[in-house]
Amino acid sequence: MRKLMLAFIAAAFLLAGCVPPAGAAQSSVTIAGTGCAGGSLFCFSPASITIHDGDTVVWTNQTTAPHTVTRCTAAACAGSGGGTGTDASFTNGNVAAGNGNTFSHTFHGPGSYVYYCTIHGFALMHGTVTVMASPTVTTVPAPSVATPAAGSTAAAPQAVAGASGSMRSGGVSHAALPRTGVDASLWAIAALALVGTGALLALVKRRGTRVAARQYSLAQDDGLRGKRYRSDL
Ligand SMILES: [Cu+2]
Repeated sequence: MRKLMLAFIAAAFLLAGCVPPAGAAQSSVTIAGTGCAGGSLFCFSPASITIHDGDTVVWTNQTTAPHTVTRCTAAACAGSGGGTGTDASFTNGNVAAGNGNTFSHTFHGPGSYVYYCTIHGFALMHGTVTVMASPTVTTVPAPSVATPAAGSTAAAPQAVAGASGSMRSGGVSHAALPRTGVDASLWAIAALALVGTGALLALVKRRGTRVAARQYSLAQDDGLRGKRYRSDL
């Protein structure tokens, strides 16, 4: 019975989406001291990478010098600003001197992020991370229920976009993909129902054994009483 309960709870968690999203990934940038374009002393390699929203970039130092991964400003980067990316928490990271030292950042916000090394300057060391809106939303099939009537306005998809904002999926594709929120809540209801069923089954089973035990002991009492009665006769 206990195993059954555990299975129910495991299934419920899977349904509720408590497993990590399959889309989250990690990308690597090497801080190199050899093989840089133009014979440059140091460089970020590759200089440009493209990731998805929610992915993590790890910069690994393969030189004996310290470096930084710092978002550009026009003043510091020869007129190149920090890019269009909306993740304000990507500002500055230090990478200590020595092979294998790292700095990592998980990007939450689509757009471009132009960065440089404050120690060696923009001209020598700079790179760009381009974050695309999360692809996980596009893989969710739209349920066939609740299709909006042809006459309804665009207000409904907008409301859904607002509701699903916590899904960290980026702003671009919401209007084209309404109803993902409905899908998620349906899963949550199904998961709750499963947990409830499991708990109920456990309760019924436990109560059933208790009743059976009581009936058994009553029957024994009756038997004893019967014997005593007969011996009294
Ligand atoms: Cu540097």
